[in-house]
Amino acid sequence: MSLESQGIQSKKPKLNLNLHENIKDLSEFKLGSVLQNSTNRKVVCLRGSFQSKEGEAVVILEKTAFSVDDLTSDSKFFCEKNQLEKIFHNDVYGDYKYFPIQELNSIKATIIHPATEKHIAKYSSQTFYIIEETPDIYFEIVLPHITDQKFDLQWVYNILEHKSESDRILVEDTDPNNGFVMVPDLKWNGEIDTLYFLAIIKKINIKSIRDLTSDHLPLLKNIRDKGIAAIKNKYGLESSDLRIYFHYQPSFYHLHVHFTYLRHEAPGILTERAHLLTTVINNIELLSDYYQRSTIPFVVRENDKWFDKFVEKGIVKRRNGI
Ligand code: M7G
Repeated sequence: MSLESQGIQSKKPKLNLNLHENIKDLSEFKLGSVLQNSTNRKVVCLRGSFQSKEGEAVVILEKTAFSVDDLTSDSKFFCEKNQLEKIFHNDVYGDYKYFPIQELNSIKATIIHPATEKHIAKYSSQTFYIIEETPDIYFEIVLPHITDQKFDLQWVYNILEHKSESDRILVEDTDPNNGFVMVPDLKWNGEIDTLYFLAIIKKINIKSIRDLTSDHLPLLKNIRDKGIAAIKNKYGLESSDLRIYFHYQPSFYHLHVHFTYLRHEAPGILTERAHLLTTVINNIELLSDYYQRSTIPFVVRENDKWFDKFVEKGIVKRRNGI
């Protein structure tokens, strides 16, 4: 018997068709809160929901960098369709608002739906701590956490199996041991000044640099050489123009390498998180089990689930004595 026939008014279920199939604007987005407003990076991270869709959403809006290619003397940046609104002028100084035409004025939008608590934590502004991760801490706290959390790697498998982003692949090597797929990173808006590719390995059992030994040197060198060659081929950049690195900890525990333009200060390039691919290769060449024996520092956020475990074990002290 249905609820209605029993006189019970059921709540109209929200449709849960994939939001990304046909979204055209953000008119259905209901803002819950601002998770983070980075005035420096000009990024705002919003938490909310979409009318008629179940689950929470994270919407990230980013004002993008200028593209040097757009800044030629005959470019549309300098045409009469663009409005210049004077705020004031004083002597030789004039202050204006400039409104370039729509095509030069886009904002990069990333929408995560349905968003999990982990997504919300990741995009919230919060307090950070450095953990000096010894091999013991890795085995006692970090590895069990990675295993328990079952980080969702579906987007990675979709790329590897050509179910998503197959038309965006820059280079692919199908070798089961040394192969990888290289695609533009989600964060990249396609302009060369902020070039950002991701090389994702085919093998599924290497979580992070912690797992790497000399057995993986052919894989790492293959990614380095073919990744650099593909970028050079398509974008004309040399290896000396590129910053090629791993993150530790990564957000996704399936080994991948970040390729970014050296002049682009991409998020996550600071010393507490980025490990250059060439340094990793060099360390392993010196000592095969370098990454199993090393203390590797990493940053943990206060409202990450595992933070309390580090506090309980006396590895880190919560600030303000809370
Ligand atoms: P990470 O070092 O695991 O963590 O890198 P981070 O996100 O904290 O840097 C994962 C990388 O994968 C990041 O640079 C993301 O922008 C990128 N990425 C994440 N997702 C969900 C996708 C996706 O669906 N497609 C692509 N192309 N890149 C993604």
